[in-house]
Amino acid sequence: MTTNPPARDPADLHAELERVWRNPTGWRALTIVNHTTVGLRFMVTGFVFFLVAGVLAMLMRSQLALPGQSFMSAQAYQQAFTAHGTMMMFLFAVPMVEGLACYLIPKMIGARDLVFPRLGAFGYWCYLFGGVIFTSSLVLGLAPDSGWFMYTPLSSRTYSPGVNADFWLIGITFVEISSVAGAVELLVSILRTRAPGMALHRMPIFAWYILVTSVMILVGFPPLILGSILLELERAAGWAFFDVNRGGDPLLWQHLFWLFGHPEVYIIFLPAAGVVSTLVPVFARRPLVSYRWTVVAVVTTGFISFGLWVHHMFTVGIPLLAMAFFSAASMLVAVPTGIQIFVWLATLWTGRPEMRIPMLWLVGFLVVFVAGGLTGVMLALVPFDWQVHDTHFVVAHMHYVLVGGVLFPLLAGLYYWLPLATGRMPTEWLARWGFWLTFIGFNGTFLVMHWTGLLGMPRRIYTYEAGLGWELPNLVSSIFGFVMAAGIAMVVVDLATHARVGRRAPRNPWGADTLEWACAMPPAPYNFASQARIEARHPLWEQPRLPESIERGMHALAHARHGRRETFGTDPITGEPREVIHLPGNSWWPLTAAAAIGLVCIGLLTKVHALAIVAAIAAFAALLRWSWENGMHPSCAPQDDDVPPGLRLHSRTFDGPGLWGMGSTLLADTALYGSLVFGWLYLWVVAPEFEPPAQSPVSATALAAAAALATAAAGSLRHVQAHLRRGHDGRLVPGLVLATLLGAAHCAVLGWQIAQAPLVPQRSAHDAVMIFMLIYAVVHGALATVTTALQVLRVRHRYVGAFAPYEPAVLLQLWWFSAGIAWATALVLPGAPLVLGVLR
Ligand code: HEM
Ligand SMILES: [Cu+2]
Repeated sequence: MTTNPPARDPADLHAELERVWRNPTGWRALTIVNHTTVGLRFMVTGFVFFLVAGVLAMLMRSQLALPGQSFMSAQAYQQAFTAHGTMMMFLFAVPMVEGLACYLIPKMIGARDLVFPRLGAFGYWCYLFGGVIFTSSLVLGLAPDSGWFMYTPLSSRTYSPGVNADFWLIGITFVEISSVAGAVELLVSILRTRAPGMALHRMPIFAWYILVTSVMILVGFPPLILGSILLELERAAGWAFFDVNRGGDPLLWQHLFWLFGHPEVYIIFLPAAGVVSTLVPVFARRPLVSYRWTVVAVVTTGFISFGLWVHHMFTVGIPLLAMAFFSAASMLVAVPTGIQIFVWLATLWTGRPEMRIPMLWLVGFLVVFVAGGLTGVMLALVPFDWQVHDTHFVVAHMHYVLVGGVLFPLLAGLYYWLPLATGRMPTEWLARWGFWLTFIGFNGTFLVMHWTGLLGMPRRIYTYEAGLGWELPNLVSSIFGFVMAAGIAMVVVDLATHARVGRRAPRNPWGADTLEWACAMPPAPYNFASQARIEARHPLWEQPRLPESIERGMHALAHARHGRRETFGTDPITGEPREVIHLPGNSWWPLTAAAAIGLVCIGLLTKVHALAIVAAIAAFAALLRWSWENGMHPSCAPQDDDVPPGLRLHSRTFDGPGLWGMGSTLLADTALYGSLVFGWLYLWVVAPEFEPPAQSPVSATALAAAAALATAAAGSLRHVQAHLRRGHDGRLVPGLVLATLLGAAHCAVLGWQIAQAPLVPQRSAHDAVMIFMLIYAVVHGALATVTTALQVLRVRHRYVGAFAPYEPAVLLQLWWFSAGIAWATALVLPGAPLVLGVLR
């Protein structure tokens, strides 16, 4: 397939591809789904949020510069640090790394776009709207003020009666949807659309980091999404989850939060480390010292980081043995991180490093991050943690890790990939001043803060008395804070002006090894005019002429057949081509759906519930309408099968990207359900006032019957699929109709259970969790039922059939999952009294 097709005029080829892939202008630019544009939008927006959060930091440092100042009120200070932390973590760090990955991953793995372009665009709009909703709370003076982790009961209605906390819960949950969407898309793209021949062991190292990060997001974010939904239900509707008097437990929030929060630190650190592992070899002019050990370290970090959440809770009263365990585990995570640092140092040591601009930031990163790691090991010692808990020592440590570990590598990356994005080089003197001011300013600010902390200055106090010895370090810290701000300002000026004044960049200006530098500078929306076979880990080092041959269309898919956007679907392990994937083009639906969800949020915040309900219906309709333009819909697929020999279109197979997309979404869903079950068991065993009724209020028989119906629906769909596999579609409609009816019956039984069980969620945590679990099951059943009913219509339209058997396989996964949930619910809800009643 990758043998050279008959020569054609490259100009023709580019014109043809340009016609199909072109990004519209004017208002229609809002419909763009191309990953290059979406990735840039993510990064620019993330950078703006970074600057806003930075201004808040400067305000705080101004307030703390001298003792006894009243430049900010206590309340304003609390809002400022909460908003600063929240924005840095959720609106800057995560979207920035996801945006960078969106922009780079297809180019690095030799694909033409991400595999679900519309999902990427949707993610961006969710992020933008969620971020704007959250930021508006600052403008309105209604920002949350209980810290970026929103501990209950501080964030409960009793202590935070205004809408402040709701802004956090609603805005940030909206942003989380975007992160999960991005993770699904990146995971599937990396696994399924690598260039022909790019086996796992030849994958660029950055793709490994993003692969692991995506899985971590899929498993790590759902607990927080769940926690936010529960807390919002408690605040808005009075349901009981975290209220001790009604059988809840505020510590449940802390568990859910840190179940997310600890991996979160690695979720933003790993991609940043991925940037380091990509850049270090380029500037050292040699391959990474051990690709294999790096991969092992990255994967292990992903695993260990989930076992660590409890170390944030050492001071809340955890059994001693558990403390010992988590303390040890916290130190264990230093091992894979140490391996990576060793690999970087060894690579630099054995290479001939060049001190160009990105390399400066890398050195800054190494120095600062290692220092932050050392104080981290100190904090992992339980007795030391007791000592400095909640002082400025912790603030200093945290910033060494976050600024050193995330901001510095990201800036290295920005400078490195800048010429690719704009075709121009940064301005040398501005860039160097920017680095040195930031580096010196940063260390001056935070090194001193360790000292302030050891002197006992607690974090989160808005002012302090003179005479405690805290004046000098605070003043020094604030002055250096402004030095750092000046450095960042230089960087901003450079980024903003270089596209005009910068020197034109030669192709591959840093002498890199990875494929993104085979794109035009700036890249065309289709990245590659033809798709080359990749047989080396460092393609541009081993085949320096590759960019020209790609551009001249000498490799596969050198055309825009049927006028569609296409890319290879390849084997997840070997990278051998399996199908040709047709990607959807520009669309209004992502924006429409995200805007409707944004209206739901606004309706909830302003308590205009009618608006929320109408908008929710609109959002659901928009999502369904969006899903309609898929597979064999004329806007997506041609009616004929003109593909290279040996391959098929993805809609003609049983194994297209949608199947993988559904699978990874369900992984996130499983994590959500798992946290829910964890919460339920946790309350049973730990919550002091948890009072279960003597007898379970739900009927085990009814729940089992509902589960059996869901299983039967899945069975019917499986039957349909078995027929399709043999090439028959005669049973298609009856099978789908049967599954729809069974699904409807399943929902009806669950609905009846909810209606008749004597459950009052406002009365007790027991009832609240139970109702929530039942609703969770019924929502999944309903979604599966509605989409199955739509399949019947799609068969009528001839979008599904023996010739295009792809969609029922996707639905089947959803059905198995719903059935699994239904069985788990039938087991856990009536079963808990039997088992746990004895334990209590
Ligand atoms: C640009 C330089 C920065 C300065 C001068 C700065 C300064 C501060 C200050 C003064 C606080 C409040 C400490 C307290 O009173 O408890 C704070 C908190 C925090 N900062 Fe920064 N910061 C900076 C950058 C960052 C970055 C890049 C991140 C993350 C990527 C970050 C994440 C946080 C977090 C999570 C908190 C805790 C907020 C909370 O307690 O709710 N900061 N920062
Ligand atoms: Cu942690």
